[in-house]
Amino acid sequence: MLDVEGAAYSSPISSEFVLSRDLPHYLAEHEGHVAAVIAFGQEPPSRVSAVRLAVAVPQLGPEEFVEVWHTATPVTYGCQEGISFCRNDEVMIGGLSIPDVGDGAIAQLACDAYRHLLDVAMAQGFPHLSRIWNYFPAINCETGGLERYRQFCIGRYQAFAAHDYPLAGELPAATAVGTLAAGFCVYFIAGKHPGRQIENPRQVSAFLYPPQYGPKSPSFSRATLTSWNAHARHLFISGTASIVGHETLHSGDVQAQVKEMLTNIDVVMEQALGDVPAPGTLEQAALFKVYLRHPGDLDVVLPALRAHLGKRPRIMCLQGDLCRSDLLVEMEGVVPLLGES
Ligand code: 3EB
Repeated sequence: MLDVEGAAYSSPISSEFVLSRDLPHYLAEHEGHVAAVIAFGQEPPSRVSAVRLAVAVPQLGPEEFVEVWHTATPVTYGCQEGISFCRNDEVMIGGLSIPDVGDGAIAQLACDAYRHLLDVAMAQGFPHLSRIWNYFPAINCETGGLERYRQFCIGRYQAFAAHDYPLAGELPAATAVGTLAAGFCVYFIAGKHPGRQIENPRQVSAFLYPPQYGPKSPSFSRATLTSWNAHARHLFISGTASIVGHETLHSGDVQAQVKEMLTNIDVVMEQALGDVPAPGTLEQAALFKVYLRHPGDLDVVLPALRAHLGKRPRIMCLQGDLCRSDLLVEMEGVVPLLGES
């Protein structure tokens, strides 16, 4: 139970960016309630019964964090079909990690991973994906005549289609970022009830992108608004970049890409929450991750984000390749909210 500005906030699941050096203390304090420990550019602690992932996406900047998801009521841990998961009565978080995928067939890999995770989530009673993160190597490399990100989109689509997943109305918010090492990692949050899918009126929905971006359009929504109960919601904002319509804008100009990206973030928030800031919006508890193709751009990007978002939200800065080779920067957000939609 968190107490934010005097209000009882009882989300079944919460996330934090915990300073790496504070992690042992944090885990001890939340024992039995830690659902996932996602370590970017580092190894997760070994002795936790939770979804533990090491993502080969290095952190930039002076402070090193670990992304931790914890739950209000105790979680149980399980592992099936290569998917490790933690769940309680209200929420499930799951993940998988394949240590070395080399430059192998990424479409098949993505299809198998998604089929397994959908199987396991459904079998556990959590058929509605709210949020999913995808990390794999050499995302912009072409093999067999097709960029690996586009191959990934084919496999992901096939798995959703095989499960009759509602492809226009209930896609999860997502991130897909290239790693610097050989592993393939996916993690997700799933619920018992569907969230609300949010699209961005400035952008063509990704699942409707024209074929010039690949044979299968990417299966994700711009954001999802998930109500857990009468008191707590989450807005999960997908990886958001300098795309307007379906085109990348400001190729080669990181400063202009950041500005465009922030406009897209604002529009997605407005679509989800309305013009007037929702009462009880916990902006100060929002978490953002920003991915840079070139680590040297941090000096330009971070001050621009701080100027826009203020001092409060935590920002994790990461180095990763983005799904289009002309994108230099992308950001995602997790915004905990009070109240019903
Ligand atoms: C875009 O808007 C940028 O394929 O899961 C952002 C977030 C992007 C998620 C995905 C891709 C994905 O098209 C790329």
